[in-house]
Amino acid sequence: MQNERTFVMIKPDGLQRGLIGEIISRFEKKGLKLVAMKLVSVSKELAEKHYGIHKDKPFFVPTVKYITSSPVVAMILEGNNAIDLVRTMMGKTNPQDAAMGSIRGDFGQFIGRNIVHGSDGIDTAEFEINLWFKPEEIANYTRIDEVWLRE
Ligand code: IDP
Ligand code: MG
Repeated sequence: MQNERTFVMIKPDGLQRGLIGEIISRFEKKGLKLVAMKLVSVSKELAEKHYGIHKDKPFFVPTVKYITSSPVVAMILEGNNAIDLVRTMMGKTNPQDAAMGSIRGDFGQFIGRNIVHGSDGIDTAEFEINLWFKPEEIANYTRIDEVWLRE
């Protein structure tokens, strides 16, 4: 059991296309525990920090514009191997390559409109959680089905 927390964001297209419920529902049904969640109108400053690792890439400016174009849903999910699990559930970065059954595979068409973000490693998850949430915004509770989720 590798209990982890990961930062997940439903991007502006996910919100505008009415996919918030569908996406959260998938994580919820998988048994991932939602420990923090909020709707955020992302500032340019926050977007630039979040995508700072890509600041020299050609898609940096359009991606910052995309993420600041409409509110997003920011959340922290917790569970066994949550970081990789969420990445698998999201599918590959380019929705054209993402497996059917994944969020990007089922709902996306373009790499620059790929609906959802999830941290890609332990260090990134820690950085992104601290960037987007204050400690007091993170809830500590037990989900009643946890005992049935685990072996
Ligand atoms: P990831 O979101 O799957 O981790 P990254 O390579 O970290 O993918 O890229 C971050 C985000 O930047 C992508 O999710 C996508 O929104 C955007 N992006 C990446 N590559 C491209 C591109 O080639 N064209 C347009 N947008 C891109
Ligand atoms: Mg990434």
